[in-house]
Amino acid sequence: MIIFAHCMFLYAYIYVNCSEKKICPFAFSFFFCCLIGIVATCCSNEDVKTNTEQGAEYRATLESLDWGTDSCYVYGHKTPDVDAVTSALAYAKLMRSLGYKCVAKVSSPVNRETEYVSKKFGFELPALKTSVKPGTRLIVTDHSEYVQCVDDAEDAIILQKIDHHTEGSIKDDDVPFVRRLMVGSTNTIIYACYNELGVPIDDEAAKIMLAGILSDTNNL
Ligand SMILES: [Mn+2]
Repeated sequence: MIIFAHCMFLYAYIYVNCSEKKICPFAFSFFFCCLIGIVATCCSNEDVKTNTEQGAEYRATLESLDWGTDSCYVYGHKTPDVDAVTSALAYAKLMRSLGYKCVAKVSSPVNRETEYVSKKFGFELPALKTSVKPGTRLIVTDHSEYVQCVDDAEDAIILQKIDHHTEGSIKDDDVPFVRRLMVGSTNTIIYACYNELGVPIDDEAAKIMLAGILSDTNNL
């Protein structure tokens, strides 16, 4: 209603002002109405409500996953860069905060940049685990190809995929929960996941995600 009232007011105002100058009043008023509509929508509480609804849906999807009884491993891609390692850490932390037994791992040794940021920001790097047993539950981050996965991932159960690359051999349709968006880094997506689920971002999570975002986007 508020948006509609704003639009009507603007329409009338712009019509009066433009008619003397012989500029198409309708085009102008339409443009401004659209603009104010967008701004008003962005600033309204409707967004918050939508996020809450999305968060509830997200939580329900997570609950419906077949988690098994052992730990679920969260892996970035092989030959991991900062985003691969930190996205696994940040997402495992997010899942743990919701009560799921998730542990971040790396499938091959980390690079020097990752070692440097982990020391600088003071977070622990994931342990190295180069292969997984059949039936192991996995969450893959920052990759969408089996060739980039931990060894024997083909026989594992991939529960989730969080990625910012194009769809590869790990098909979206074969994974119960997928967040694949073409954004700067996988941590950009994970930051949104924290917000959507309403999970507070502590100092450690912020540093981990920031490291991934800065690295993958070349300092933004
Ligand atoms: Mn990445």
